[in-house]
Amino acid sequence: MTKPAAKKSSAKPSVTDLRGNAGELQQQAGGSHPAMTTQQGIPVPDNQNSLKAYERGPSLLEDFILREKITHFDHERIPERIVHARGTGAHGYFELSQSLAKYTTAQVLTETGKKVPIFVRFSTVAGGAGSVDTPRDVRGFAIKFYTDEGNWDLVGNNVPVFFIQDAMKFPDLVHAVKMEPDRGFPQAASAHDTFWDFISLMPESMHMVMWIMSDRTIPRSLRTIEGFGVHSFRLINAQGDSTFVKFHWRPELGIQSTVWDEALALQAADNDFHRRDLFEALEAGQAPAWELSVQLFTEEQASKLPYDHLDPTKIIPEEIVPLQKIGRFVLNRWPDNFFAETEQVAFCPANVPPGIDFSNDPLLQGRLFSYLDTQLSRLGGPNFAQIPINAPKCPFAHHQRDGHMQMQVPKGRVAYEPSSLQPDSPRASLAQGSRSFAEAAVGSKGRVRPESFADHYSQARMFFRSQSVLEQAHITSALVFELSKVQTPHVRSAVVSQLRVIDEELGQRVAKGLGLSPVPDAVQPAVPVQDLPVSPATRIIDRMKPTLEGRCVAILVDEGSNAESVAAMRKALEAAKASVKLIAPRLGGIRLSDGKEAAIDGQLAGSPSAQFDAVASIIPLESGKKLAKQAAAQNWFRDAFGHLKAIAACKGTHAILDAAGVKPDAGVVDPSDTKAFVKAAVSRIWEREPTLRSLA
Ligand code: HDE
Repeated sequence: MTKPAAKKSSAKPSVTDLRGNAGELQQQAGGSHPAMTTQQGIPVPDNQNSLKAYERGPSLLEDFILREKITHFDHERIPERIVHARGTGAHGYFELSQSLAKYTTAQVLTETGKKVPIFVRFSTVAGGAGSVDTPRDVRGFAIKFYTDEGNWDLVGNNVPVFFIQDAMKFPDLVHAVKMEPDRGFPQAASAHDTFWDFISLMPESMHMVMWIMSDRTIPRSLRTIEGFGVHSFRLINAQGDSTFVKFHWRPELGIQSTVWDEALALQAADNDFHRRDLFEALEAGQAPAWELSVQLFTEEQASKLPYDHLDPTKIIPEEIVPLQKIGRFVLNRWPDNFFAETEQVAFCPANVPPGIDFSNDPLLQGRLFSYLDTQLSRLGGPNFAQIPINAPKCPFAHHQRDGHMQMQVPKGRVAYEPSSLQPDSPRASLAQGSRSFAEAAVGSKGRVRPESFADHYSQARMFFRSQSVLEQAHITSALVFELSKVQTPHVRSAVVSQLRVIDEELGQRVAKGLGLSPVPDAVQPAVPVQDLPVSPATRIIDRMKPTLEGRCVAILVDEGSNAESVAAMRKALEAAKASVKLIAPRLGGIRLSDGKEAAIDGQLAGSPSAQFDAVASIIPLESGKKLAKQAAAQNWFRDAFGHLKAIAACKGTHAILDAAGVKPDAGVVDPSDTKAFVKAAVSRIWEREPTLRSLA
């Protein structure tokens, strides 16, 4: 609680009450502020100087204000998540449009038109909390639905499969991908020996490897990633019947990725690229939305598939079991406080309302244990569900009591059940409660893996062969990049031996890219590899939406830039729903041709073009000549061109393009033709790529 505002004192601080310059400067800043207090509510007289025995003397232990402040500071950090440590969150709502009442009793999936509050946390997996936003990595995409029947956590990723089939392998996988324990690097990167050593010995990871080497793991924005629940779950209806369900969610802005060189450039340009993008979008009132869909199938349908749906390294292609759209969710509010919400939010796949149940997927079964356990240590004890971001928004009542950081003050004598002393004490309700599907269980106990999990290559092959020529080239180049960072030769060879089983040409191309001669032999798969029908729905390049909505275009201007052309360009871009940023060699004092000073959003050297989806340049001839000599200007255009972006280049800009070695193609237009620029800017200039890079 804060105290009422202190009376303002006009008196100058005396020598003994010297608050230093900071106090004075702050007073000049003005405003009416509540009086600062300690945590105990005791007013603080001076927040600049500790209590001293005398001027220039030692500080005193009795300074309870200093001790409280420093002690709290010392404990400000909590352990970061072992995986998914770097995250970005937002609030929003989910609205169901199609009821699944035939399949489930869960109100969140049966009550259409109701807005259910949600909190979403996006994350990278391998890096620490302070790492960058744009490494090649899977993105976590966890959604907490605050339903009227308790919290439902859909804790998914932006890739629909996983590396391993059994929870037993998770700590090994994570130890392999995290920075190597003896040297403490690399941070937030899978391109190192321990990761690929593990992978090369785990054929079950091959399908996931294809997905992570694709452009899905270098997204343009958190607003343009897909999400998948990965495992099969069960829906249970009022009769107790079960239907299997897989959850998928797709961004209304369309999926969008960067290209690898751009992702690398972004790691230098802006560590917070994705977090900032979402923040700025929400601040600007642009609320991103996703369609939530389900794949529904019965046990009988599943038994006819040539793979086991309980194996999390497999998908059921949507060409086989189509997606049914059931609703959409929208993110529309940035958290008030990063730590209190994004950092303290605790997701757990075991949080499901009645009507949703688990499958026997052995990875999911392990997850059902892991999340609560890790949160006990990460959030400091068993009462973390009372933290506002984790607390259900529906009524809740139980007999759990006490423990570290208990925030509730329960009343009454009864903290047990059965009881007769207190008529309003909570009791279990068979009618309302969660029920597990009554699956008949037969078989022998053992540390076993089903035969139906033995095929590790067919879906990896299916995925690779489903991709467009360019996407296959990106996967191949990504593998060459990653393995080129591996220092142990036999690890590189062992991965190539695996790749040859997925696709002979892929294996040969990677071997060539690495200079491996002779090409290592292919491994012998445990079961014959099947040539499954391709699944074009797994591609992304031809599914990217040609739009400027959710994208950001930069206009480079300088002293004397034609004001009318700049205004016309801005108007055309904004009409196409792009965000527009004005970039100039310096922030202040840039007067356009109309004599008015332009509001500049970014300085050229500090705003690399990797941050924008397309760039326009409207500068006088003289300025072009001057900028052509500057590395920052050359890089700006060279990178935009190299990252396959549309460029609107005025006459003055051609000097810079020349200096940068950029040979204009169909994606480089004159800014006077705003229509042509908008048309070019809605997608990348993919046909440019083969002219720029020798793709492996
Ligand atoms: Fe997680 N995972 N995971 N995971 N996971 C965690 O929980 C774990 C898996 C996922 O934004 C941890 O609170 C095990 C698959 C997301 O807070 C931890 C296994 C999928 C997030 C944990 C898996 C995920 C986590 C770390 C294999 C996609 C971030 C801190 C048996 C379907 C949630 C924490 C957030 C976080 C364990 C595999 C998604 C340690 C044991 C598969 C999105 O409990």
